[in-house]
Amino acid sequence: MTNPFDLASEAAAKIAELSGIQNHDIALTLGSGWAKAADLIGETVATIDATQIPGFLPPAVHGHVATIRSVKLPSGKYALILGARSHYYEGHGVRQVAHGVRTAAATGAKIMILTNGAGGIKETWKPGTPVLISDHINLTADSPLEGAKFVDLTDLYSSRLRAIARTVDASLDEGVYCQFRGPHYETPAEVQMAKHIGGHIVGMSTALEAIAAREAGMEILGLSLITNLAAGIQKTPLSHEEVIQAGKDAEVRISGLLAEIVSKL
Ligand code: 8IG
Repeated sequence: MTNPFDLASEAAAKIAELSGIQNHDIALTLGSGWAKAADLIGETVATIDATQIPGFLPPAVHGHVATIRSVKLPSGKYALILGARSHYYEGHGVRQVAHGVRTAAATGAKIMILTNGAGGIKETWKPGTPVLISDHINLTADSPLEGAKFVDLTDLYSSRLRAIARTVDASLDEGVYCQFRGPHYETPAEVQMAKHIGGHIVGMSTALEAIAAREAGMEILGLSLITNLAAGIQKTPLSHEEVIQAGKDAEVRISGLLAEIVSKL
């Protein structure tokens, strides 16, 4: 099997060929609720079907988009937008999960912005609240790293980038992201466990990606859109449709916030 870094280099070369942009400066993975940011951060110079790029698979989940965009920012920098993400629960393994961020790094990106829709444990958060990720607890019992790579994860979610985000919105709260493997949501008891071990956000994507992004040398900004309160915190059952709807309702507001943050990087 091709080594994952060679595959990421091949993917980056294909993105350069199809977009005409040789080097990207920052990259964003846009999760549920964040997609509109792609239209707000700058001028799209190329939209690529992700399945044309080596190593990318079609999305498994309704409501997720499979395009890769190259966007010219007002500053003259270029952003690579990954609309396609492989989730761990899809069962294609950690290499597949890490391929997007490794490709981003191979296109030259030094900053990786990881966004997601997630469940909130703090009762003060209402659906539609954007939250900065301050740290994570990886409950997947897996790692995207292969072999003896002892990567430091202190300040994984860059305090420098979080401070920049707060210059845009001083009221942005932050929390510790707990990644469960999914695709089922948690039981209320698991949510209580996450709370007791120091978690504030529950999700299924970002911790593994952040580890791979750090291994690739990127500085990371993590943002969660709280689309629902976690199981048992919210008294009603969780439904994927409601989660998608909460994302849509918040999309314009939080995408504007993200675009403003990007303009300061
Ligand atoms: I959107 O409540 C969304 N993604 N693990 N738990 C987990 N992932 C999520 C949740 C949630 N909501």
